[in-house]
Formats: sequence, structure tokens, C-alpha cells
Amino acid sequence: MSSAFSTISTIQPLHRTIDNPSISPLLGSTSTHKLCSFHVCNRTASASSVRRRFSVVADSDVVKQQKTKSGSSLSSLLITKEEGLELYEDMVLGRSFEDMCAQMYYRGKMFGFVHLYNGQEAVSTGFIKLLTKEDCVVSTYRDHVHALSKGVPARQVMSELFGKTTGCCRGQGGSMHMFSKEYNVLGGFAFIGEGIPVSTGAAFTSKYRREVLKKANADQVTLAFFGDGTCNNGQFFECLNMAALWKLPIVFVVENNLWAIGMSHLRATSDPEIWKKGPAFGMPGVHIDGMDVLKVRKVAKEAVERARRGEGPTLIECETYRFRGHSLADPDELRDPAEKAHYATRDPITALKKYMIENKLVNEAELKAIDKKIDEAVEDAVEFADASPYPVRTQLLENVFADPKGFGIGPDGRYRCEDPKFTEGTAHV
Ligand SMILES: Cc1ncc(C[n+]2csc(CCOP(=O)(O)OP(=O)(O)O)c2C)c(N)n1
Ligand SMILES: [Mg+2]
Repeated sequence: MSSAFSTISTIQPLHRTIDNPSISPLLGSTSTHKLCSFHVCNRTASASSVRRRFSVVADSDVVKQQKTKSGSSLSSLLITKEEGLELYEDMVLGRSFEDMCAQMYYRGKMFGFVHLYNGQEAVSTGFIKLLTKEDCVVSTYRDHVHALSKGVPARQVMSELFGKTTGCCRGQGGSMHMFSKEYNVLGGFAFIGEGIPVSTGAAFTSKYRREVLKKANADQVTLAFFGDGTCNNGQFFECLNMAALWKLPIVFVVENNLWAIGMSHLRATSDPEIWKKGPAFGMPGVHIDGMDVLKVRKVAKEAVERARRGEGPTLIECETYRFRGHSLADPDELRDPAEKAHYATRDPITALKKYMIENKLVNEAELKAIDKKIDEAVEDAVEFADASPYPVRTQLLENVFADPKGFGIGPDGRYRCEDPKFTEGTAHV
């Protein structure tokens, strides 16, 4: 292996306490977060020395060199006008789409729980816009924006939310189960942690196809998104182990929005610095400001490239914040108003806009044109979803079992749900 993953760890410890969670100097602070590099050392020595070497680097050598050469600011080196516009458009799409979801939910157009991603857009955009169509994304129940960033058309996502046949799962999945074979979105999962083994399996598939089946083009990378609360579940640890052991092409992206419904991350986790768990398993662990799409993108690029080169997984903890309650059914009364106000000032869309204008990459009119285009696309998605048909009743058990005979389909070859007695003694269907 060519490079060494340095042992320097200059990220400051989080000075948060249970009593005083919102006054941390690092919560959303841009000034103290630095970008990280992903150089991995030779794995030759004893387990303990390997563990030491797989520690965290909190400053990117690449970035330092760039800074020295040009003398200009970090961010200006990380973005072209075209890239900036793409990132801006994707974040605005995520935000506007979900603001519309809230309206439609309260108008009774959607059923079940709907979890919005407002505020966290820099994570989805910063990572997913780097991927190819063949790369895979595995999400959680907060999945609409991941699907949109991956390219699933807004019409299909909105229709899925409306439970219509034109949805990406033909209306059978709903809000929490976005899936698209075409765009390699492998779900939407309602149970926390459920997607982590699926993403590990997807990454294993790429490696197996390349190394065992000798498919030269099998270099797909998988991104697994999940929250801080999920990192206390067993699947997380089991899959970090397997991914590191087999050097799988995967990036574990923790969206640490500081809360798991109404449970503070700081109360629930023995060591709240999630990124530290990467080196414990022999992979880089990185802590990044998840409200800054440029920083996210820079770190994501290194991790995705590392995975694609066959050098194995990375764990990235993005410190972010959701601007709304846990779901649209949550009145959001538990979180401290001061904490919410703090993060409101760090809106990732406003920040990127400000950056691009101040650096004369774009003008207001260009951004307004994008806003208008997105508004129209979201309106169109709603009209399309509204006008689309609901699935017929017999679709209910399709794709639930590989072979529905004996389950969904009775001995007479007909769907059991067609039997008027089908729901007798159970919940109303
Ligand atoms: C296995 C399992 N246990 C409990 C729940 C209930 N639950 C739903 S969301 C949630 C909190 C998850 O928080 P986090 O991982 O931080 O994600 P966030 O909602 O903040 O994005 C819990 C415990 C669940 N869905 N699945
Ligand atoms: Mg959370």
C-alpha cells in the first residue's frame, strides 16, 4: 500500500455534557472542524499497533498543500461554478420537496409516519452527488431526500408518498421504504439499523463480482446512511467488523443530528464521539461539520475514492441537525429552543448561497432561476401524484413473498385478500 494513515488526532474532544448539551463549542462550529485525510498505513504489525495506526487524522494534507500553493481560502479550492450549482439545486430540491410533503401530509394526502430531512441536506447532497448511477445508497425511514439526490424522479418519490401506483415502489412502500432498482436505492428501512447489514451485503456483492467473478467494471461503492441513535445497535458494530475485515467498498455515514426521537445522543451513548469507533475496527473515522456541504463533499470524495480503489470502508460522523420534529406527528417540544435557534443560523442552503455569491461564482438571478425551476418540479410532482391511481386491492401482497402461494395466494390460485373473509379477526385492511 502506498500511503500511511497518520496517527495524529487533532480533533478536539467534544466538551458537551448532559447538563449542558447545547453550549458545546463544537456543536456546528465551523471554525474548529478541519478536514481529514484517508491515508491508510501498511497492515503489518501486531493488532495493537495496527489499531494505533488506524487512528484519526483531523487535517487533510491535500488541503494543506492546496492552501500553501494558492494562498486562497479552503472552500474556494473545493468548488467550481457548475459543482456549486449542482449542489445548490440538489439541496433546494430536497428542502422544497419536503416542505411540500409537510403540506400534503397535513392535507391528508399521505398515510403513516413521514420523517423529514429538513436541515440535513448537506449530508445527502455532499455524498450522493459524487456517486455514479451504479453505486448504491441505503437509507433509513428519513429517506426521501437520499432518493432524490440519487436521481429518483420527484414524481416517483411523491407518488410513493401518496401511495400511488406510479410511485417508485408502486405505492406499496410509502414514506419509509423508498426503493429503486434503476437508481440503486436499496431502501428506506423503518427499523433502525436494518439497512446497515443490507448495505454491507451490497458492498460485499461489488467485491465478490470484482474479485471472484472477475468483473472488471464491478467497482460500485455503497453508502450507508443512518442516525446517531442507530449507532448503539448491534448491527452497526457487526457490520463495521465485517466491512473492515473484508475491506468492503462502503462508507458508513452517520447523520448525527444529536437526537433519537426525544433521546439526546449525549444521554444515550457512553462515548458520544461516534467517529472514534472506526479506528477501533481498523478503518478511518472522521468527524465532519455536516451543515457545510463543501466540507462534507471533500471528506466524502476521499472516502468514496478510497472505497473504489479497494482500500476498504470509512466511518464518517456528520454533525448535523433536523429543523423539524422527529416525524410530522411530533410536536417537537423536547428540544431546547436555543439549540434549535443555533442550528437555524447554520442552514446549509443559506451558507452555500452566501459562499457562492460572496465568491462571485454566481449571481442572485441564477440562484432564483434554480429556485423557480425546483418549485415547478415539486408542483408538477404533486399534480402527477394526485392524478395517479391507487393500486388495485390485489396488489396488496405482491412482492411481499418471493412465492406468494400459500401466503398471499390461496389453493384456488386467487389472492387471499380477494376473499371477503380475508381480514376477519385482524386489523381492517
Ligand atoms: C429496531 C428499532 N428500535 C426502535 C425503533 C423506534 N425508533 C424509531 S426512530 C428511532 C430513533 C432513531 O434515531 P437516529 O438513529 O438518531 O435517527 P434520526 O431519527 O435522528 O434520523 C427509534 C428508536 C425502531 N424504528 N427500530
Ligand atoms: Mg438522530
